[in-house]
Amino acid sequence: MQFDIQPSDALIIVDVQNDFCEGGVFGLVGGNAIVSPINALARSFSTVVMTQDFHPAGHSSFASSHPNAEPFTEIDMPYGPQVLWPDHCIQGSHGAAFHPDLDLDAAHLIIRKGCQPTLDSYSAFVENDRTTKTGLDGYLRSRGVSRCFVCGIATDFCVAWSALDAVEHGFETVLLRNLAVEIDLEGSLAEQMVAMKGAGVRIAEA
Ligand code: VGL
Ligand code: ZN
Repeated sequence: MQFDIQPSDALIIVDVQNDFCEGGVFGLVGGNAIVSPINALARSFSTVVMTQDFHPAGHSSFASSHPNAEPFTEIDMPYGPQVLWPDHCIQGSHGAAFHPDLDLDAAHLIIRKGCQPTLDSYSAFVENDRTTKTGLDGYLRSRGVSRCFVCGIATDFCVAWSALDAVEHGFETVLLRNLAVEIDLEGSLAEQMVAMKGAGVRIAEA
């Protein structure tokens, strides 16, 4: 790690859940491999936040909730464009559970997001209507955090949106590239890497 971890640093571990790892509905590869380095890294942080994508059944971000809609297409929602996903991370399901090897005892705060039936939330800070706050900003501020290290899944969706919002909320922000796994939907990874770099997110290896 090229950074000295300070008491004013937070580690934000995004959506390391079964549905986003090997064997999950997205068929992503790489989730299993990031778990143990994330666990090791978390021990050096005074503030560790984990997020959990946590949708009610029939959530509006699921293609299955819209007639004739295919997963991985985009529709317009009242709050803007929304990618439709396979059913995933349904509250109470195995897919919504954290990866079994993720050290949950390392977390000081776990934020569940995407819980409202008609609103998605990629970011750990603000839901996709870009108005509804999760409270993470206030939590981090009141703990004296000034810098956020972000890792987890998916690099080009929830990780990127969280990193961009961290910058937006005035935090120095570092993406731990080797501890993040992407979906990469039609160029979304390249697009979000450009967006993050442009916004001032630093890209590092843990
Ligand atoms: C995510 C798609 C749908 C993510 C969550 O964690 O990046 N992606 N829900
Ligand atoms: Zn989701």
